[in-house]
Amino acid sequence: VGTENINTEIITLTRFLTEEQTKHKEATGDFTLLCHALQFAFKSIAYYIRRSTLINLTGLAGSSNTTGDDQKKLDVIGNDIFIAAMRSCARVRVLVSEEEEECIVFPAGPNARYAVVCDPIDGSSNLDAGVSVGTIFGVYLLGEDAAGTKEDLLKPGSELVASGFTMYGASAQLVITMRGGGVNGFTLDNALGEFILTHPEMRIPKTRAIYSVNEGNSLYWEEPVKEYVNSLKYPGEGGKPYSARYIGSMVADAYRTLLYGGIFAYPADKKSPKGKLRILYECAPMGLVFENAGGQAIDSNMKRMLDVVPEHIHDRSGIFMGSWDEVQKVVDIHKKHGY
Ligand code: P6P
Repeated sequence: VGTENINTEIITLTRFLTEEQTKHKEATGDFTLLCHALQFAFKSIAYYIRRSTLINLTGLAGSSNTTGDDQKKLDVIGNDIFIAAMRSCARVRVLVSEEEEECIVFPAGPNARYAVVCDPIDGSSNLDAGVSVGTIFGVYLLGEDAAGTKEDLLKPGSELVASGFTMYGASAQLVITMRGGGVNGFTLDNALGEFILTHPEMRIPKTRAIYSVNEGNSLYWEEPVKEYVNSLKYPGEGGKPYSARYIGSMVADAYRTLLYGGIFAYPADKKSPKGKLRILYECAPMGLVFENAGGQAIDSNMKRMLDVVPEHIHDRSGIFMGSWDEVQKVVDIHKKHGY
């Protein structure tokens, strides 16, 4: 290879975080250290997922989590890795995990000023089929008066200081955004063991004729949702139907929607009146990513997702997120129905 083809200006996540920190004169470096612990957790989980079939980590762990789902071995390992990483950086005071009924409170050291929410292995029910799963995370800065209890986390996604997800597919893809910032995508180089900036300043296309929803639930959908989805499938004279793409793993459906555009929806319905996806560690973190990429994220009442306050740490919500114009179509149809 000619030397002119070698890119020597590689931006690793580590370098990116250092540069971000220097933009904020008041920065203490605590957030940077927290993000290093996050990236270590993603690298570790990626390692185990890559090898899971080889070292028999697929299949059931024989235990079940708080919501009664059969836990996969990797759910347990992913959760343990994440908790250990958050504890070891001594910058996290409160941690909420999809796998833990109660929030985890670490010793209140002077630098433990953050709360973290996470779904360590989201989509794990697809794991044995080799479908991409992911880790979804959000970071909140605790107030001076924080009690270090779960109440610290019953706040809207608009207060997130950072959020994102890592999708464990052919390679590990990390997407991260900070409040008021852009959305940046990194690809794990397994040889270097570094996340490399491969998708700087990601922007979601304003429109795209792709919809992503589990139509197996259409029997339970409310009228406006039925009318909306039918408008995509049966566009009327001369119209072209949308393409349907549904993986059933939120991180994978979200990543495709972010890259290609379109809409992802998991509406609240008659079967799941509060929706299925969790506010704290699925809907709100994704909401910040999609808004910062120029899209929209709303709940089933057409409320901005980032304004939704969870009633408890495992609270659920309906969600529509994606290209600005595609989500606006949902809003416009719901308005006709009085929302
Ligand atoms: P359904 C996976 O179990 C998950 O939590 C999300 O990752 C995914 O978007 C959704 O549930 C899929 O749910 O009901 O379509 O299988």
